[in-house]
Amino acid sequence: MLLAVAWAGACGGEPGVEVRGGQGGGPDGEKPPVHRAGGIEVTDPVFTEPLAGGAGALYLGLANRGDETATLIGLSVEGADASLHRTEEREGRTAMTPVEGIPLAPGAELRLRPGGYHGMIRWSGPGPAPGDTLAVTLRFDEGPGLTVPASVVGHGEALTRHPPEEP
Ligand SMILES: [Cu+2]
Repeated sequence: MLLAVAWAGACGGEPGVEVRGGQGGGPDGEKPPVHRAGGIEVTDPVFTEPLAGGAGALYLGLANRGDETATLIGLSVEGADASLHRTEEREGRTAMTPVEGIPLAPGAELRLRPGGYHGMIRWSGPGPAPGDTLAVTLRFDEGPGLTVPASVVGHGEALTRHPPEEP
């Protein structure tokens, strides 16, 4: 099922957006925060500032340092409906599809970011503002999951910290 393209802005994937700064990271060379539980590593989780309709995205780095495949199967955020999405180009249009699970083989790294996998967040009410920090729980096929603090940032900063996938 394809979801409304109206959300594409929340999830980035705009062609022609050029982002410099390599693999992201905090401002001024600060090290981005890394959170670990078991073999799972989460780097620099950020929410994008919600759009007027209450939609935003969650971006982060994810790595599996363990010995077994771990599959990310869902997200939980208080006060929001959160799910996993993927942005794809189809016939020149950007579309988002829900994702049931994102498998991470041992040693695998990936990023939830504009133009690729991302968390789709639909806030009830006005939602948070830049500068806020909220907890997000990543649920895996096994284990208790991992709850990490994620800061709310503007779209420009989100693109700097998690650069879009190369076409
Ligand atoms: Cu989405």
